[in-house]
Amino acid sequence: MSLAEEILRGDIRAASRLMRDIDDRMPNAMEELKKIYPKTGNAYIIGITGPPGSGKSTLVDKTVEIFRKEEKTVGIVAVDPTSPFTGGAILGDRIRMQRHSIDDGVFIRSLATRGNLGGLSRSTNDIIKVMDAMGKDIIIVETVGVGQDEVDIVNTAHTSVVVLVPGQGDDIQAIKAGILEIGDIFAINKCEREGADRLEGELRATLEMSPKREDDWTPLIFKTEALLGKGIFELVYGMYRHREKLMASDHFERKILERTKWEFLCILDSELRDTIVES
Ligand SMILES: Nc1nc2c(ncn2[C@@H]2O[C@H](COP(=O)(O)OP(=O)(O)OP(=O)(O)O)[C@@H](O)[C@H]2O)c(=O)[nH]1
Ligand SMILES: [Mg+2]
Repeated sequence: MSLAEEILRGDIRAASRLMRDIDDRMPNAMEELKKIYPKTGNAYIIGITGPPGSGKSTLVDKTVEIFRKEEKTVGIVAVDPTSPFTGGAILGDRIRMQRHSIDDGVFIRSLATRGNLGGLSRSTNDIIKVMDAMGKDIIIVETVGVGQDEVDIVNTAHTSVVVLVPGQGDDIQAIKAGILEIGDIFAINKCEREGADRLEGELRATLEMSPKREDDWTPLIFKTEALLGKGIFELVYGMYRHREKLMASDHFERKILERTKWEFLCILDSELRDTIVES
């Protein structure tokens, strides 16, 4: 039986193997991906981005708890931003989400950005496809919104959540341009800290001044304290509201089309790079 067939039958080890082959850019990975492709497109993809240490993984951990209570299966892709010298974050994410790793309904995969020259988006997309084919209801992609690649990854999720924390310098001004535009939902995490209300006010004002969105969606803002699980229900409710709105409009189709186009460009880009490097 091929890896693809095993994955479609629910074999978790086969899924892990294919993900490893994707990481290693094994030639067979593309063939297997082609086979699972027709079985994808059912998962609800949520992107979570924000500065390092803002509490993304903790938020993911707590939202997964809610999804699991609703008996939804979940895939998590943690795109790890560590430099080759530290290598700590993967371990951190593992520990933070560890309680879910013993749950059959949750599949966690970390993806290192190091050594992934230009191929980060492609690898992430491929891994999402595998989880989608595995039948995961929800796929969460966590990434630090630093590079364009990472912003793109989150932007192509069905729902993009941007995590901010109070008390980081000039607050709104300090937030990387480009990240505000992609947020369908904002989580002001560590909201027990001073400055949470001010940040919320500034964010609201900035969003109000922004040009009207094509999809006619008004971004929602939630205050959360992930560590204690505060505000998580509201956040999840916000995600569902966004999904409903997306599904009800023709923007869903358009988003899928954009996503497919972008996935194609990522493949083209990485194939070209590989060809150039090999020659
Ligand atoms: N005070 C406070 N600390 C929090 C809160 N949420 C998360 N933390 C802590 O913040 C630290 C970073 O949390 P993570 O969830 O690892 O943050 P992250 O954004 O995933 O970090 P990276 O993946 O390394 O970018 C941890 O020590 C958490 O326990 C919160 O609401 N309040
Ligand atoms: Mg993290």
